[in-house]
Amino acid sequence: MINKLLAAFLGLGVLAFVGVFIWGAVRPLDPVQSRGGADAPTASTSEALSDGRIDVEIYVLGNRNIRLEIKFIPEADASGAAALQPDVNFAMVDMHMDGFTPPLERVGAGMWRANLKLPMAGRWIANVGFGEEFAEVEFDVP
Ligand SMILES: [Cu+2]
Repeated sequence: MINKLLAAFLGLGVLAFVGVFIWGAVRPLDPVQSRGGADAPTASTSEALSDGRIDVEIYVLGNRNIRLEIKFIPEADASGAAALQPDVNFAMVDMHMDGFTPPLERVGAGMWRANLKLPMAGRWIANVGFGEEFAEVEFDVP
């Protein structure tokens, strides 16, 4: 009786052991790695503001098209800050040209995106922030 129980117990143990390895081989890949495709941003910055941290990523897509990704992570005591839409301005570096503000699409809590086509090739700077506090990122548009 004891031997049979022991055998059954050992059998279950082996089954669980083998099962862990099979699961390791077939489980889906970590979804964190697949955010927005495998492409890396052309330029990015991360800036600590008084209400939290802002991450800005610029993807230069070709033909003067770019994608802007913004993530704002508010401080624990800055309630509601993640709901505020950041101010965005694009301007050319070393050119007396009017800057412009693209419309933003909210894609999650504290997350915003804009797809836009820039009017000229050259060196651009994007300012992203709230009022007097902002992050700056420069990038080249071929
Ligand atoms: Cu220009």
